[in-house]
Amino acid sequence: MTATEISEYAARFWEQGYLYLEQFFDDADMKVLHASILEHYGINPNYSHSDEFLSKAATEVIPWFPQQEGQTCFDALEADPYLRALSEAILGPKWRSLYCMTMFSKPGSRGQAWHQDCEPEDARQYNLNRLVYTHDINEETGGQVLLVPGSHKRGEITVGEVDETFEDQIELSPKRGALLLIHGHAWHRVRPANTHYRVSTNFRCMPAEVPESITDICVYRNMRYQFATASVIQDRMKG
Ligand SMILES: O=C(O)CCC(=O)C(=O)O
Ligand SMILES: [Fe+2]
Repeated sequence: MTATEISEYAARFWEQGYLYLEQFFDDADMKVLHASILEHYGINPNYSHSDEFLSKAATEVIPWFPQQEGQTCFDALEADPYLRALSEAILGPKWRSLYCMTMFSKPGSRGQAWHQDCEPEDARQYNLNRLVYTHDINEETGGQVLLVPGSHKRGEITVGEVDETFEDQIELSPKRGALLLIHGHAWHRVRPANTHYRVSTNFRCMPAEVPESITDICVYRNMRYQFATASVIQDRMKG
């Protein structure tokens, strides 16, 4: 990747609110990482969120923060020079890593409803998702990513059905080794998992001036939810 390509990618990201690049990571590295993710979750992992969250958010994923447990096998990916250069071009100097989070969806589970990862009122306050896929997402796995291009500039996601079809949505089926960048204010969703489990890994980061609590409040079409207190802080259906 040349410096010109990096600045073109960053410009595309800022126009669209996302950037999808296939074959970004080495296939062999992806296989190793995938094995350690599966080893962590085991065959039938338990949900860690409350029942209220799982049903109201229509979101069924099991998060894991490997680096917070001293797992080092994710570090090399995060240190990738092209990933760092791209992050810097998008976020500016002194940008910071937030955390690495893997997400596991059981077969037949609901995926994730439409949401914004953080509150969208201040355009300077946002997280960047750097999603890495260690296996192919396809019709068989389900779990395709839906997003609305340009929605990172449209403010709060509209109130309505948690799985509505938007006219201008696009669908991505990320391949093993792909990198998907999504702006935290962009409207995005994950389709239900089919007959297969689904795994993704997110190296979240943010611009220099953004606090580490940035992703504590997630905006869904029916509510704002705070993870630190595990509570619904706004019921948007009631206005
Ligand atoms: O797992 C994915 O593909 C996207 C999940 C998501 O919404 C996120 O990481 O913010
Ligand atoms: Fe998200």
